[in-house]
Amino acid sequence: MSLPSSEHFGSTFHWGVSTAAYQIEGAHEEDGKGPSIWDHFTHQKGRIYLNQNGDQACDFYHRYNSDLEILADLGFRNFRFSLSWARILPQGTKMVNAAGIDFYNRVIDRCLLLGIQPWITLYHWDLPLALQKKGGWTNRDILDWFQEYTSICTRSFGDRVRHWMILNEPMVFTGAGHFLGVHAPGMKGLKNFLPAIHHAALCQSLGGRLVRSELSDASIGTTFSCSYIEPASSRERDKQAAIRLDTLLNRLFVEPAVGLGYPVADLPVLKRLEEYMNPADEANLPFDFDFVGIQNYTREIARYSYWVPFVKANLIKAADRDVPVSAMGWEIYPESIYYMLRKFGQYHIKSLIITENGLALNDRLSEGKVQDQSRVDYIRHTLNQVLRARRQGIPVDGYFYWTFIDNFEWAEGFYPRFGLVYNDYKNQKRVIKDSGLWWRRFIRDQISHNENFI
Ligand code: GCO
Repeated sequence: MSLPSSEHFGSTFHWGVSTAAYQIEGAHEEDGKGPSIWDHFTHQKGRIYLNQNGDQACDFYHRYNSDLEILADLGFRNFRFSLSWARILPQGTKMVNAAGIDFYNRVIDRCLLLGIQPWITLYHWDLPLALQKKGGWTNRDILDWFQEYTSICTRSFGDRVRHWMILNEPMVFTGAGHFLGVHAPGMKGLKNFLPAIHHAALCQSLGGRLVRSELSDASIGTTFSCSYIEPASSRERDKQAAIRLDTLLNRLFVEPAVGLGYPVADLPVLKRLEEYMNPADEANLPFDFDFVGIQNYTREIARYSYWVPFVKANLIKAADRDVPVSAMGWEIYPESIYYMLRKFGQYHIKSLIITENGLALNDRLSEGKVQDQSRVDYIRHTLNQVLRARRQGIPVDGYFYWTFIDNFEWAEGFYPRFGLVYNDYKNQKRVIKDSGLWWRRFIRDQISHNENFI
């Protein structure tokens, strides 16, 4: 199989990296920033691996100039980052923190000076704690809170930022944070999960409409986590289990956004969302996004399980299957991106951008280098799968690697390393990994496409 080269993707294909505020910024209570639910959650013992937290993270708040210079040197022309709502509105509403606005203005201006396009994610999980104390995503008032926040961001940054994403992975922050309780704010049960789902789905479209009303030439998207899900066997009950998990994990938020409503037929418990819906809500769920961000990392194998309520299904861990596994415990399966592009291509969305894909390893720094050839191989195979989808006419127009620099990986703390740049957390020293150097050649020098896979 020949190696893809960036020239295969055409000159308008967006190459970028993705990051998120809580995972890289640090400065968790500096210059007027208010606490977020992740600041609060990570300070609770037992929540995070080794009780680690993002108080300092990668110290991007102070190191953004040199970090962006590294990014430019690697040849990337697109940088996806999220805004910390609590840095801009410390109490979630009303009083704006000028220092927060100023920080993001400096990041945006630095990007543009370096020839890098900023791609902003409005919400990447770090809700202001003050709003959580009023119920957070379970309180329908969040529709107003979110629109107030969105409007401040578009008016502050919209003159220089063209690419906007409304939410990051609503399935994950509603599911892990409001049903399982393993992410902030640590809520559990359907009584929290269902209202959070509906309010997030409404903010997804209301946010899109608001950005469009304020920024006529903006390119507006939103992002979805997704996994390629296969049944564990050809038995009908495993096939049906895979359909129910695919409905929950892959369809729940994209289908209301494209006008199909909630996928109740394949997951009847979703009918209970009606308890939280006002008459006009159904019509307010769709929005014609300019692009959808696909965020895929792996394949999952589903089987029937009597003991799991509502979905009657569970996922067989990769560690219990005879497959290669990443430092996240996920199967290393580059083909999954092709199946997800094909799946989301069926919704006839104008454009698909892979806004997250990457590989977590236990990278080791040795003699000033990080030799992560397995990450290079994963990226190559994945890009071949992206090319396979493009050649079948699926409108995939960009790939953002997760992530620029090793950072705080939520409940897993700093243990898994996804970055193209190694971060030595002891002294915040950056070292470009071999995979980062490969990217530089791939983008800048367009590796000849007859190089063989390792
Ligand atoms: C997510 C988030 C990122 C993660 C990345 C690796 O998809 O969970 O968007 O913040 O760090 O995906 O898990």
